[in-house]
Amino acid sequence: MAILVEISEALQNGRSRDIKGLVEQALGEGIAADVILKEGLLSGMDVIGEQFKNGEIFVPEVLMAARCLNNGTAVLKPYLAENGVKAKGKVCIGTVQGDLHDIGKNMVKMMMEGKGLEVIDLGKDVSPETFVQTAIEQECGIICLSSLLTTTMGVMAEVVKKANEMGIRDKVKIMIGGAPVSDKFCKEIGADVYAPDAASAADAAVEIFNEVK
Ligand code: B1M
Repeated sequence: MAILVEISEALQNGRSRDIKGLVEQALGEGIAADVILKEGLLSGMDVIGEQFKNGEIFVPEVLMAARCLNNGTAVLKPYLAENGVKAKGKVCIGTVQGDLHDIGKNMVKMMMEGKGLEVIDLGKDVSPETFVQTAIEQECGIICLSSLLTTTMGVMAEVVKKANEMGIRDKVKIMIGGAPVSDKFCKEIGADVYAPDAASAADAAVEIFNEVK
């Protein structure tokens, strides 16, 4: 579909002002929101990631692309979210300490809110203490951790350790996600759930709250 290629290319070229119109056009052509997200916006972001890795582009270009992704997902949000669903449970979410990548985390938040969960967004560069303290104070059923760097995945293990130390491990589930982590890593560090993408994260969270009931 030509419009998806156009969206991907606009994102790669950092044309943040064009993205909204292009995404609306794709919706108008009857393309499903999740397809626009995956085959338009995220496929463009994959190219950006490769170019960034190879030193062909630099931080400003990546940030322009990130802005495009945010503008695009803002248009898609009402279509991706299931509106009018009653709150099913409370979670806190953040990108772990040392990590400033928050686009994926924001998508997980958006999908969880769409499923009717209450989401406390702790932002990025969040310490293990803050995750655990928030879970205690706000009575969250799940702590959701995002990491995009191999150098910060270890912080997830520290959150699990902290939750154990603070005696809340039987009351709270720990969900992890982000490009460098896996189900194997999840088991290794003693977290509860690994979700590969935002939609599966939201489904898994709803499942957890349904089991608790
Ligand atoms: Co950075 N960066 N970056 N970056 N960046 C990556 C991650 C990298 C893979 C690029 C590369 O080399 N190819 C690489 C990491 C390599 C590694 O660790 N092995 C990298 C690097 C090295 C760095 C810096 C160190 C670069 C430097 O300064 N030398 C630096 C680190 C800064 C820091 O964090 N301390 C850095 C900086 C940046 C920017 C600030 C420029 C910018 C971030 C802007 C922002 O987030 N506000 C940036 C970006 C944009 C990227 C890439 C290009 C795109 C990431 C992204 O947003 N993807 C990325 C390359 C890539 O991934 N292709 C790269 C789109 C997003 C929707 O996907 O976040 O994976 P993602 O989320 C997915 C899933 O992973 C999952 O759901 C989401 C959607 O389905 N998911 C979860 C995420 N969290 C989840 C939690 C869950 C469940 C699922 O449960 C709780």
